[in-house]
Amino acid sequence: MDMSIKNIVDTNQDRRFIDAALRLARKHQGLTGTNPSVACIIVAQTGHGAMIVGSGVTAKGGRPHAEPPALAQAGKLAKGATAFVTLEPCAHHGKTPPCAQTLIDAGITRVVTAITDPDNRVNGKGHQMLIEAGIEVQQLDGGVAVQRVMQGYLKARTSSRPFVTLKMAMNEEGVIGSTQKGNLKISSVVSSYQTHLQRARHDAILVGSGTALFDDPSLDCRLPGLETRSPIRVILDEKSRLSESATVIKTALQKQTIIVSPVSAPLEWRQMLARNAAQHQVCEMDNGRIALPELMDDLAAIGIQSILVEGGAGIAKSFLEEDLVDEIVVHIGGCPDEPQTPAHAVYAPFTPKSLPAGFEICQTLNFGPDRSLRLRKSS
Ligand code: AOF
Ligand code: ZN
Repeated sequence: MDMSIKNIVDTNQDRRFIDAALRLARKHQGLTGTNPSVACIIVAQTGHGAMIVGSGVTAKGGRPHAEPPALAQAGKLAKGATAFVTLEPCAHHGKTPPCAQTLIDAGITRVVTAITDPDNRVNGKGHQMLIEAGIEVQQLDGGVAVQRVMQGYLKARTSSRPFVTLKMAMNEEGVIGSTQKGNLKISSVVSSYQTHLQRARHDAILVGSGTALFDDPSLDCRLPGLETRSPIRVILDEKSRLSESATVIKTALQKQTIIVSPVSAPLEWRQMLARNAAQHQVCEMDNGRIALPELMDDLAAIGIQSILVEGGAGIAKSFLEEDLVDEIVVHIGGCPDEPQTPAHAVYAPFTPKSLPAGFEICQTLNFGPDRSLRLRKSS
């Protein structure tokens, strides 16, 4: 063994490298299909101290996994080095050999991971393979960073449903719009940038056809440099109301768009969707409304692991009632052009003062003049 290469034992340093790996994993978040975006960093102790000698992230589409390219980059320096991997290395023979074996073969002597892989082909077996090969294995508590990067994958693998974030902008009274003017400009431009960032971080964005018709939104990410990270657009259209004049239909060729409606949707309407490259997703109905739990199952099955629900009050209420929401983001703004009279106000199913039961605030931020709350299910 090259004596200039040693293991790293400093836990603060471990934390920094695993955090760096988690940041790298974000690079392909949402682009790896049903596979999680994992990152692997190979760190060798050289005469100049700890040095990153290789790094890799799960390729777009899901393969190759993160470890082989990181090891290839490290070359001979992988021998005796430490691998920081955001997920337990796989132990199964899938379309590629097990990454745990690839790490063993490369001569890695220590592996630090952020989380055990809940995939039942792995689930502890990757760590076990490494330990049996004499490799020191340490799993750090990945904390919030892991949640952010892996929450979609973890939810989809453990419950076969996507992780659902409900995002709403409202004033202090819970007003989100007006029956006369539709959507109101409630939050500031800073909150709007944050929303676009949230869109980039989710696999899909979901609204009802009412929002798609009246507000005619693009539902994409327009942050400079992140335009290609726009989520898949999912529009619930149980009555087949969307037409070729809607922006989401007009731009479906450029941005993947899924229109959800029951099997009874008229043939000409479906042909109109096909002509415009909008996908039609047939859904089950429950008492005349789209069966959301079944729809979530179907979307997870096609690789959608995280959804940002940006629909109106009705959609938000339905998702909450069906207990499908994992996280709520509320932007609270001043609503400069509020409805003329309270009678025209459209209210969210909750207000900043009466938040939905079963959720607790885990973060409060200021976005320009607005307050933003992040709520998680109470444990
Ligand atoms: C790793 N490194 O970069 C990723 C892993 O269909 P396959 O064969 O690609 O296997 C998919 C599973 O592999 C996935 O569910 C998860 O358990 C693991 N993903 N593992 O060691 C990686 N992306
Ligand atoms: Zn693997």
